[in-house]
Amino acid sequence: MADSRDKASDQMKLWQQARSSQKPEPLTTGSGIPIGDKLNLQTAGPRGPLLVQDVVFTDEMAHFDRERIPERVVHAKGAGAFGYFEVTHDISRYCKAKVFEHVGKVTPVAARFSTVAGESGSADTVRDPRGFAVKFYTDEGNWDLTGNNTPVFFIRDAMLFPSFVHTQKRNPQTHMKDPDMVWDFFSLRPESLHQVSFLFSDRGLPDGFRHMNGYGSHTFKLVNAAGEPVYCKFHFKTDQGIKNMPIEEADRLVATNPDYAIGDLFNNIANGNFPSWTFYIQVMTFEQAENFRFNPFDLTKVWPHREYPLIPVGKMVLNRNPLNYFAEVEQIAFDPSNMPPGIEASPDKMLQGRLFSYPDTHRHRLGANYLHIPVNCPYRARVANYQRDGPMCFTDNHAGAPNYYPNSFSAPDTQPHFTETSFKVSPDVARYNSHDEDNVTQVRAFFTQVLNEEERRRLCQNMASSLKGAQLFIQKRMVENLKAVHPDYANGVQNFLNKYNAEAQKNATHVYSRPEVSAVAAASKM
Ligand code: HDE
Repeated sequence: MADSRDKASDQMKLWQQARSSQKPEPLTTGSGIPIGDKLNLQTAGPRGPLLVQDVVFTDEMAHFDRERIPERVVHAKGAGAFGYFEVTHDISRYCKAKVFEHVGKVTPVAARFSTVAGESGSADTVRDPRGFAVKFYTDEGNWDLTGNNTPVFFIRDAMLFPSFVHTQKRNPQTHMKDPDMVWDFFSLRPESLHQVSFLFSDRGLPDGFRHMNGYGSHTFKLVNAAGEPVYCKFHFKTDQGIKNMPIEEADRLVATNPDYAIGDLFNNIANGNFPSWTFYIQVMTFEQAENFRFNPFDLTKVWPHREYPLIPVGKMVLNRNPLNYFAEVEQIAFDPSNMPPGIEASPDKMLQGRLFSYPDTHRHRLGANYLHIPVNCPYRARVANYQRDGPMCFTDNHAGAPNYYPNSFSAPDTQPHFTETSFKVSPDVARYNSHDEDNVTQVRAFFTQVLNEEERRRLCQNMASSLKGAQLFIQKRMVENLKAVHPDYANGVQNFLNKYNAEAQKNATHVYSRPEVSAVAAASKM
């Protein structure tokens, strides 16, 4: 029935109703030249052939041929929305950033939520971490807090990221998802245990994007007006309450409504039911960091809330849907290296790796001038630099201002009080192996103290139902790793594996073997 349709389904009708004039716009080419006939090719005779002079056709078709830009190499499927961040508590003793200037200060934000491993057309309700990226358009440039719905990550050294992502994507020959790849990597890298346990717990299947928390995840540095730094972590807690999805429901939606999470966000905002999150920080002094029993910059670990309590800061509200998905969501470019004065990077090796990767991928995906795109442009600050030219430059390119520095003609100058804090580094330069740092203590606390018995059972079952797809030696290695966390964890997963493996054995009517040598490799030997 027409009235039971949601706002997303009725987008066309609502767009039409919102227009002041019901008269259609006059149709033009991309150059604005009016078009008389847009239904019929210009041909020599009614049966063709087509004339090259039909520029109405070539103008349209040539643009169509170029519609796709590369999808994000990870986090390709997502939803975006806009709103504001409002400060509710003063944290100026920790941080001088304008975004936290005073209670009541409001800063516009853009947010994008995403799954990680699936392509742009993949289903929303799959077990995967969720991206939780927020761009604050501050008075001193954009601040991008590009986090996830989990406070930890699978690895602690950025060198491993491309390989890790390959294991989550598609097999190079079959172009299928491959449990051998996934679990080979996880079991070879036990630092993933914390995130993997989170992922296979109930929180691995959030019910849409509104009912999950967001975390800056990394350790950052805050600096106050006196230049005094502390370390910090950022948290967004959902005001809608945490809600996860039963597996059966998630599986049903994969087939019946693969855009469930995008639709849920769009419709709630369109209906005026604006989602919000309360924003907190955790603070650790440099002295506490020196004496912390874990590496405080290790992204596979959390800072216990009992020791480092959440300090309330403000609220984020999302109250506007994108006007156009491609312009405002596909093209939005988050970058952890976008940190205005008062917020700085910590030594976290993952964060440091990301500082390079994000602007690099944007230059590839969107072009060298991606910061000119309206959704990325720091529109509340004035951009004054010496970057010039490049493809798709659509500003005035700084007109006649000098394009070199230093110069004698009063072009933009530096402001020394914005220089980053200095800090001492004395250790030897080396490739330090972090593989065997404590990988289990916090996972054990998660298993024994955070989850109840029923949740532990589901964690074991969920994990086994994925791990069963990997070869036996990989299953064994993973269970060995779980033993180091807690015998009940290892036994729980092993019991389910025994059941699944026995069922698979019973049902196996055919045995397929993978070709050992690829056609390409074979051909190259000839
Ligand atoms: Fe990302 N990540 N990532 N990531 N990530 C990207 O940037 C990367 C990591 C996260 O909605 C890419 O624009 C490296 C942690 C989100 O547009 C890419 C490393 C966390 C999004 C990239 C990490 C994230 C991305 C792909 C390890 C949570 C989507 C396209 C060193 C704290 C943002 C793009 C959006 C996207 C690289 C690890 C979150 C390739 C190298 C840890 C939410 O640049």
